[in-house]
Amino acid sequence: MTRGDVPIGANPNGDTIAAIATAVAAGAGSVAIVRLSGPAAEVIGRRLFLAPGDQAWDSHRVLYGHVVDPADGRRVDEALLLLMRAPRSFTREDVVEFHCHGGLLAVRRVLELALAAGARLAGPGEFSQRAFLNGRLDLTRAEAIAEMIAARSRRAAELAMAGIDGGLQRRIAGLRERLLDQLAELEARVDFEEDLPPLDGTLVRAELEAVRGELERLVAESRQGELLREGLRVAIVGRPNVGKSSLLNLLSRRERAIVTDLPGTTRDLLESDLLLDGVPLTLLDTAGIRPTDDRVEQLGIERSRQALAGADAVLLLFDLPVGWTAADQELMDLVPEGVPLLLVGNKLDALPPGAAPAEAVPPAPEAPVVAISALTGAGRDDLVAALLGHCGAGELQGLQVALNGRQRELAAAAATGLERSLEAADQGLPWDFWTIDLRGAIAGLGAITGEEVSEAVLERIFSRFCIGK
Ligand SMILES: Nc1nc2c(ncn2[C@@H]2O[C@H](COP(=O)(O)OP(=O)(O)OP(=O)(O)O)[C@@H](O)[C@H]2O)c(=O)[nH]1
Ligand SMILES: [Mg+2]
Repeated sequence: MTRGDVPIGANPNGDTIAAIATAVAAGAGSVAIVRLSGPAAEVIGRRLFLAPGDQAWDSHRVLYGHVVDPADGRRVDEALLLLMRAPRSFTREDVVEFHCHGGLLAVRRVLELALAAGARLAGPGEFSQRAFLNGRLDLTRAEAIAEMIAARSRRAAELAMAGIDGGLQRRIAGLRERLLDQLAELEARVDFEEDLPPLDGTLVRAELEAVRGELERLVAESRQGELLREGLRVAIVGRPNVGKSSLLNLLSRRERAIVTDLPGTTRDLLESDLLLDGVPLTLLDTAGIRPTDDRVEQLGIERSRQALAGADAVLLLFDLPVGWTAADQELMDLVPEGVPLLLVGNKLDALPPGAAPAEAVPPAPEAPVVAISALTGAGRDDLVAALLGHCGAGELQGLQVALNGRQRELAAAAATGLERSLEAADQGLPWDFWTIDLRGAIAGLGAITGEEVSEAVLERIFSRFCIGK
């Protein structure tokens, strides 16, 4: 089913869905919302809600009253009710929201009553799916809402907001329009070459090339967006006692890890989630790597190696006063190819007076070196800047829109398709050869915004949303 098959405002199933729309937990949240959408939403609302006095059931007006159990008339919660009649609602269907007290029990009871009164429990993302099917949002906006909910940093939320505003939809739809224009010109020539003015292939080629370039830029920028959305896993590794746990504590600004002067203190992998300059990060403190007969330590070291292999970036810590050793070099050789690596000389404060830190620096031109003191905090800002810069997070500030994984795959495939069209052009093939992959590229961009997308794909996208959205 595509959007075109569904008349605006229609409900393909004809049923009314209900879900708790807010995060609920015992003892938390002062307000919780149960949301209903569908043709029976108002009927169910009226059955469950008692509004005293002469309050009118007008659309977009808040009613005050009580949710009651129609079976015995007992009051379940004191609440507000918000009625939004179609099509002026998120789903473009009739929507009723019960704003109940927070916590777990009352809100669950209200949901149960709504289900008993004829609503069906909504699947994940089903409200958004209806909003999409009824033409209220395109797919990029719907996905941006889910990204807003999942955002772990201010910058990620800003990117999501740009998506909700339609920034990505406009970019993609604009590129698709340009391709459609070219396709129309080409197809017209395929059918009516002699009736039309001649087509300048170089202009068509230039336009396809320009769109391809823009798609590739979007694909490249999406990696930065991913950093903001998903965060970086950064492993701190090094020999025992070089100060890995101290660095974790410094960056997370709390005493997260145990620090002692005994080598081999950290045995297990320790994770700490934090934000550095607005970029979400999971920092991994690891057991110091060295040969040992201690069984527990050996297991810890094995985990250190795994963390090293699975990290997006590695901070390799060494002891500045001791200098770069053969053991440090061996550790560096363990870092997988292509993983951003930063060499961090620690204990700057303990360097003998007069000794320049540069003297202790290893011969590793490929990895930047930063000198810090995890004890005093000296060099912390340099380290953060070097880490983010090294991971490509430095260019995040100028980022306007960012494709998610699904969108990136489609955009990359569209760019590849255009490349093949350009090859056909360069080989001087007839117009219809140009159009084959061009059509595929247009369909790919249509799948990003949802103009051309199958029901199976839609189900998959919306099933990743949370319940009640
Ligand atoms: N002078 C000085 N001492 C430090 C610094 N950073 C850590 N230390 C000390 O070095 C010792 C080891 O620190 P940890 O943070 O436990 O080192 P680690 O690398 O986690 O050690 P393991 O868990 O055993 O591998 C402790 O006594 C720390 O106080 C520093 O910047 N300067
Ligand atoms: Mg430690």
